[in-house]
Amino acid sequence: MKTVQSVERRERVLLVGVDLKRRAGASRNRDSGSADSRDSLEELQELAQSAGADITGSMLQPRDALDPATLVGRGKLDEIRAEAQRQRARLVVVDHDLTPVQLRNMEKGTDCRVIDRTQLILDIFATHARTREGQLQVELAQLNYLLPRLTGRGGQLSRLGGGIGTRGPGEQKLETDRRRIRDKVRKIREQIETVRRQRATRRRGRQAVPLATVAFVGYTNAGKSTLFNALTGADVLTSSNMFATLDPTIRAVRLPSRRRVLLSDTVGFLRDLPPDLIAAFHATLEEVQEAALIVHVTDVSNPRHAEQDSEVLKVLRDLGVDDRPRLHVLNKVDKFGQSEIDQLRGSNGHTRDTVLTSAVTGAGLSDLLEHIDAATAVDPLVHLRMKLPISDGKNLSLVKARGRVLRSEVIDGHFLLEAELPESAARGLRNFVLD
Ligand SMILES: Nc1nc2c(ncn2[C@@H]2O[C@H](COP(=O)(O)OP(=O)(O)OP(=O)(O)O)[C@@H](O)[C@H]2O)c(=O)[nH]1
Ligand SMILES: [Mg+2]
Repeated sequence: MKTVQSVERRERVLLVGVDLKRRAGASRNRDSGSADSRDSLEELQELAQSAGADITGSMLQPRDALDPATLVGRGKLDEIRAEAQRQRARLVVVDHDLTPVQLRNMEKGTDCRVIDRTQLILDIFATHARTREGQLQVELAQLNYLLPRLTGRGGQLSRLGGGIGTRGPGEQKLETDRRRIRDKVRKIREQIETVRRQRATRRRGRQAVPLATVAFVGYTNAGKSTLFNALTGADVLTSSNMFATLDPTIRAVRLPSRRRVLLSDTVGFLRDLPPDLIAAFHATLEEVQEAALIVHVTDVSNPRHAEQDSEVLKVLRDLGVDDRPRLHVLNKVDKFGQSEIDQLRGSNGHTRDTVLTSAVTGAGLSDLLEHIDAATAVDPLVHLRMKLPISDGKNLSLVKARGRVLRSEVIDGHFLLEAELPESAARGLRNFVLD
């Protein structure tokens, strides 16, 4: 897959943020910028590190308004160039989306390669997409992002792998490139459709054995994959890099009541996701739409967790699943002392549907499973004996998938089974039930 703006390993990077001054009268700290801009720059730093950057420094530029030509103003470009030279940084990452004109002028004025927030996120998505659909969606987003930026950016076309070394190709060359990209976009759209259809078929296959799906959602780095692994024993990629998971991963897990449900790990959320990426992101969240229960995982040790929570709730609203049964998991409590944990338990946000966990130490995991059990227990377990023809694969697999076989015996081409099953599953088997 093509990475339009690849951030090479350990590339030295200077971060630049813009702090828009509020109108007169609004209070803000002149020296360090508003809390919002600083938080945003800090998040950009984590993102850039995820992409393999070596952050040499960051600059927050106070501005009354954004400059349409250069974003930060011509004078500031000199400052950025000097700072980048001092730090030997060849790449500037800007915490703002840039218009094609701003991008060109910033590159000229700073003597550095410049990428914006969207390009950085695209780059991370490109490295982490694992399924075919995830990859295609990212490539589509990259191409769509690139298309309007071709005009007047002749020198950069080589990034497409096309006109290498062709500085400033003529309009004809630009037109050919545009056409090529549009063709590519159309082909990718078709491929995505095919992959979708295949995925829907696979999902129907799973639904033939109806198990409730429990979807883990949450801000990136909350610890979803670590929890998922701890509960299922699966080896899903976890990492301190953000966006470790881009595609949903599904495993069956047995609950304390011995019923089974499917757990689904999903990609982490992030605020201010560029519009181009929202479709790519939503495509990775199909499992959430169908979940019987949503488990919202929060890194409660992150000082910005409240803000991250509201981002997550916003996405759940966008996906139309905000009224779905939900558990709230406050993860990483191993970072707290007992008194802080007690405080968390006593706080307003703590309800019956809140569970405190540490995916690392295992604290609270059995509590979490019990909560999942209770929240998905639509029907009680029943104990029954039945007689099923050996050839009845469909019902046999239903008993195995949804329940637990306690004893089995083969007599006259039949299975004599003693099993525990949810009542709803048992209802469909009443013709085979003995006694
Ligand atoms: N101290 C502590 N660290 C944790 C805990 N759970 C996860 N982590 C760490 O947090 C980091 C992120 O964990 P992941 O499980 O990859 O997070 P995620 O929510 O799946 O992240 P994305 O896939 O990016 O959305 C890793 O370095 C984990 O080791 C926990 O309970 N305590
Ligand atoms: Mg993950």
